[in-house]
Amino acid sequence: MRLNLTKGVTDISQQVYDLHMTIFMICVVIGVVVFGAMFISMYLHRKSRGAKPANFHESTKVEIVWTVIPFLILIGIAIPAAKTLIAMEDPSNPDVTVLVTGSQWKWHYKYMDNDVEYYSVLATQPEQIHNKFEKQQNYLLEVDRPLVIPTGQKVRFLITSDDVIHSWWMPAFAVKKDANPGFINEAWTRVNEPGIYRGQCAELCGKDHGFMPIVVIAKEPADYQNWVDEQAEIQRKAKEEEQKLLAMNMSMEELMENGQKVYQSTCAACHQGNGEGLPGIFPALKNSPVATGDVKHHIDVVVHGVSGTAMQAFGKQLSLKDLASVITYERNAWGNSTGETVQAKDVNAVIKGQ
Ligand SMILES: [Cu+2]
Repeated sequence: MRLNLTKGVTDISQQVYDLHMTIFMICVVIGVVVFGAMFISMYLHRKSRGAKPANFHESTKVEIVWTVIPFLILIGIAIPAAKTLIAMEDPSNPDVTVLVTGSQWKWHYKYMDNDVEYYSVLATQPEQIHNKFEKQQNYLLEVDRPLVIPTGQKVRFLITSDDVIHSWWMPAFAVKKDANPGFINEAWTRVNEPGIYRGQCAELCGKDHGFMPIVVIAKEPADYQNWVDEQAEIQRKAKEEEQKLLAMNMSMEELMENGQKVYQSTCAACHQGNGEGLPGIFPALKNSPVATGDVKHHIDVVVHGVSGTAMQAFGKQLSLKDLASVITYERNAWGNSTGETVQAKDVNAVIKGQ
């Protein structure tokens, strides 16, 4: 039974499971009947027992029978399968709508009814991945900020992508939808039990495809509402802080310290911790013309990305403070000794196109 599908935690996943079991049993019965008839005939009517082959052909009766029986079996399968499929594809009248955007290699969640949005990134330590620490129970299935949804309510997912094709797959909900750039796919779920559910990107999307897991926490509606209000408040405050930051200058030490953290969690996967990149794939930042040249151009590359390359736009993913810190860090780490600090207002100016 460990090899079988799981029943999941939604009515739809239960229906999918039942459908799978029904069709599986039909296949088992067909297999037993067909192979049973074959082997019994071969054994009882073998040549050494003096069997003589029958010599009939074009039996209309037999042909009708072997057409009608499979036809009836297929209809019997198609009716429940179509019912379940139609139910799965009906995202109408949702209670909550979440925009899910895949990007290399993380998920972005935006609650359409509230002022809440954030990125959800792999939380497994790199040391576990590189076999320096022991691998823990939820290895590669844990994120920093899970998606939170209410139980007992219809949650609609609008699924799209920033770059290549990803796929949002949550086995316990029987939800698996491709995230295509330029298109919005719909899916929905209604989770019965509170809990933590884990899934993964299910479409080979590049180098770190195996490192963009999905974690969903289903909470009782009242807890969910508290969580949403709290998040909306935190995000409102963060925006205010950001406005204040524009009038301030951070010190080199502060910028470098925060910048190193941001670099390790956001940039090091491609440009590597030592800033040397991967030759031929990801450019080095150490001694690079971008990281040691014109500041505005450097900010522009980080904020807007470089189209046609793997360099994403980080303008929306990182706060002004984190952007200023990480750019300062890149300009002053690994022997890139420009001695320049980049402040939140410098980044803001580039974002606003000034
Ligand atoms: Cu992906």
